[in-house]
Amino acid sequence: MRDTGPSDDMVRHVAPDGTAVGDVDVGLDEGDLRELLRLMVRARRLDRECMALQRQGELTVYPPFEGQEAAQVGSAFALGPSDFVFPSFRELAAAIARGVDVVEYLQYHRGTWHGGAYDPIAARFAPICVPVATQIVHAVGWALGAKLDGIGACALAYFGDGATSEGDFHEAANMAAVFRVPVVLFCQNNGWAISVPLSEQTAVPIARRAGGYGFPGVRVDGNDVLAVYAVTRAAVERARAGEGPTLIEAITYRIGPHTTADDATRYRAPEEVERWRRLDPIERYRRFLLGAGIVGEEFVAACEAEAEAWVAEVRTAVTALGPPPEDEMVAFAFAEPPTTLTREWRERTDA
Ligand SMILES: Cc1ncc(C[n+]2csc(CCOP(=O)(O)OP(=O)(O)O)c2C)c(N)n1
Ligand SMILES: [Mg+2]
Repeated sequence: MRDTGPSDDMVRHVAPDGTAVGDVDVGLDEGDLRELLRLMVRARRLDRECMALQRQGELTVYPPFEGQEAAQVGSAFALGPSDFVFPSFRELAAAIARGVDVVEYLQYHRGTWHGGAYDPIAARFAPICVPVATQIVHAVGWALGAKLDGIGACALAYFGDGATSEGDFHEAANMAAVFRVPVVLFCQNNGWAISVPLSEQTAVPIARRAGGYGFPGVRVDGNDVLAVYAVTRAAVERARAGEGPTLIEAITYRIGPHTTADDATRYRAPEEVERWRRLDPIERYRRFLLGAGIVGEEFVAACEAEAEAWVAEVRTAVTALGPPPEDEMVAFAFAEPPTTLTREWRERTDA
């Protein structure tokens, strides 16, 4: 079996059993350290609810991120309010960490709006992006604009291991390097691009590709929220200081299927999933916080209770969303709708 598991060259601050590895001071105060756990617990609870909502016919399709909470929350937490996130389609946990309205976000998966209904500019979170790797180009374009405008902010693009095989990734990385734009290229290497394993995607570790373009590439244990935070923070500071891009390869795993339309048992072994379950990012961090005396069991229980109540509210709001006005089916597709369509539409609405 191929190995996508943790390796020695990864940055890591907390071992899978929750014990500290070297210096765990990443510059966060205890309130922030607790907030990271709270966000990850919320994210997981909502992710599981979304799976249930899809099975109950309340969402059309949903891409779960269970197992990737630390990669997303740790990286999003390292950004400032002016920085801009360019997500793919699996970044609901990052959206939660950025304070995006999740009911508006889930309108995408419910099909009640043409994308997420949140305001991308206000949220500093671009629309959900399904075409693989195109958001990396958008991020570099935004970052070039930010550099020219001198606003001192950076862009962070999320993408998967599979996206690194797309031309868009390479074009964006090259342009980012040549123009030294303030961008963080954040790859969540979860070992699979639907049913295609990493070994069929690249012959070298993804992080090493950065050297070919001329900027640093760093591998981090994507299930260690503190390590993810620390390497992203360093990349953000580098970008803001005008030193250009960084590629981060966060080694992680998606515990669930690719989407609710996928049967992952068709292509991956149950032992592999079990091995990664034992590397659970939330359990690891919970143990670390308890061991360091930063939280007690009652804080963990309160996080879970709060997440439960929040998710109940989200469920009520999402299931109350009605269909959009029917004419929106055509309203945004044409500047001038063809006569065949307008005739059909008139017949339909007159009927
Ligand atoms: C340009 C393009 N090609 C193919 C697809 C179909 N597709 C959707 S997700 C995906 C795999 C993406 O894998 P990865 O980049 O590793 O992200 P992950 O799904 O693991 O988060 C593919 C091939 C697509 N959406 N866009
Ligand atoms: Mg992947």
